Amino acid sequence: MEPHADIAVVGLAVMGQNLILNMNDHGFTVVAYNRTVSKVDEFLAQEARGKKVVGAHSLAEMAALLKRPRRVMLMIKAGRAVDDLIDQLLTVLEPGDIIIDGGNSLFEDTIRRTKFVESKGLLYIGTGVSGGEEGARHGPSIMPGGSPSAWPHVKPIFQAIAAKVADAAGGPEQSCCDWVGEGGAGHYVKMTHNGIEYGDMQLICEAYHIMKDGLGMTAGEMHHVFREWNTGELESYLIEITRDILAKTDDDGTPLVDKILDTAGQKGTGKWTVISSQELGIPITLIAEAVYSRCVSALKDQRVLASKHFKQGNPKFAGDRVAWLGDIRKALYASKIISYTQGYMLMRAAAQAHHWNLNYGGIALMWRGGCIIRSVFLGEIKKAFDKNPDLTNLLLDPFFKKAIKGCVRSWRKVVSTAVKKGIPVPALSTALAFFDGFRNARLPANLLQAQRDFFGAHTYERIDQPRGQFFHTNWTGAGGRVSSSTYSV
Ligand code: NBP
Repeated sequence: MEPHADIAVVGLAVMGQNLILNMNDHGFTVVAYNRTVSKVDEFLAQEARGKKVVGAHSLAEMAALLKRPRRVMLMIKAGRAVDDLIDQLLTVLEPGDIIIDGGNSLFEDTIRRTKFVESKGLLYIGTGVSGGEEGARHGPSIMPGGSPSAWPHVKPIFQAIAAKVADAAGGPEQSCCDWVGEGGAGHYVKMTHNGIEYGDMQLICEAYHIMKDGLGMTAGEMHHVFREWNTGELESYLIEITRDILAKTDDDGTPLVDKILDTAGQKGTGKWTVISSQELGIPITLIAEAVYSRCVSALKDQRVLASKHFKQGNPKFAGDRVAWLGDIRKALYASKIISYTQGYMLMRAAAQAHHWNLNYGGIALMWRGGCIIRSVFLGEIKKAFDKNPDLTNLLLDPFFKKAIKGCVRSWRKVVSTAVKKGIPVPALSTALAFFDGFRNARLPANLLQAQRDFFGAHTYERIDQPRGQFFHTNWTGAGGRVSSSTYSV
């Protein structure tokens, strides 16, 4: 058969199959291939029946069906499998062809693979694809990075299949896909997206915990609260699904959510985000607490045992429920602003370290639709960066500054009351702690520097001398005059 297909997708699990059907809807001819080739025939006989999808039973057959430059998108398990498949693809593809990894790969792997594939004369794209099964089928958020010269060849397909959002200024709809940057930039932005997703989910869970234990509300009552919240500044996919989860009943008519075991799983992108933040020295405290909260939840047996030793007092919040619900909404909103502020600080630092020219407003637009963290809120972030592309910190944007100021009293009230009542609110409280640290012109790190100089001669700067001059004090009279230059804690 003549080469006539626009793109091949390798990997016929949930993401691959749905992306193929989405591409087909937009008029592209797709070759479907899977390591276990029986899945190709099953897919063609069932989900892809009657569509312009072509099956291939080997990588060579797949390559022969593709127009040049060939575009091959991998939707397979991240990790070693991607390297193995790249090696196999290099034997059937030619210089100028494009390999696209659409899985959740670690950005450092993507940097390495981009260089490797380019060294063989081919082009590489590592792209985040967010939105799960439904997104892949009807419009995901797509965050591509890698070899810049590959982008024009992939752009028409990706921008056609991605989610679309209305332009805030009333212009035409915009695609939730644009070029992110070189090397691992796309996968870095996707990783940060997933980290923020961890944070958003944890914040919602803490609000739910306070409503349940502090206000004594049922799932049905909370369903109505989330329904109302989804009409205001918190309107988002995660608030929407929480609303629906709280309304879902089990076979016996009781809320299903109450029957689900309280131990959370994780696949690693939240952890990667935190590891990267540690390496770059950026405080993404909220995402870190969200990752650790899943770890605490996983200690179910130990928690059950500890609960017998440390009895909880009365967790009930005194006062008017409606007023509390307003306060909780504001605490959640303010904490969410902090989480995105931290996420953007992280991306800015990574861009500097890796020489990526990230378009921060464009990233907000890509996340605005199709993905798990899609929300009205991201439209405000887009506006903030449109107004000032050099904005160094989201908290300094007039809209977010005003929003935070309007929430502070409620936020402090909710966090302090939860602490007094013994309801854990790690994400809400770390967000507040970050805010208080960030807005404080003088922190106690002067004492910390003195301690470091005391025990390790690490030196310190003085407020009455220019920055960059370092001093050492012989604090005990027993130490020497030599200061440390290599030992760092
Ligand atoms: P999975 O992550 O479950 O991977 C299954 C696919 O990988 C199958 O097609 C399997 O082929 C193939 N595969 C494996 Br496993 N090892 C392979 C190897 N060594 N060589 C070739 N193929 C191999 O699929 P998924 O859930 O559709 O996700 C695909 C990618 O997209 C992953 O990186 C995932 O992290 C990412 N992602 C998933 C979601 C989601 O909601 N599921 C969302 C966003 C991104 P086989 O049939 O022969 O075993």
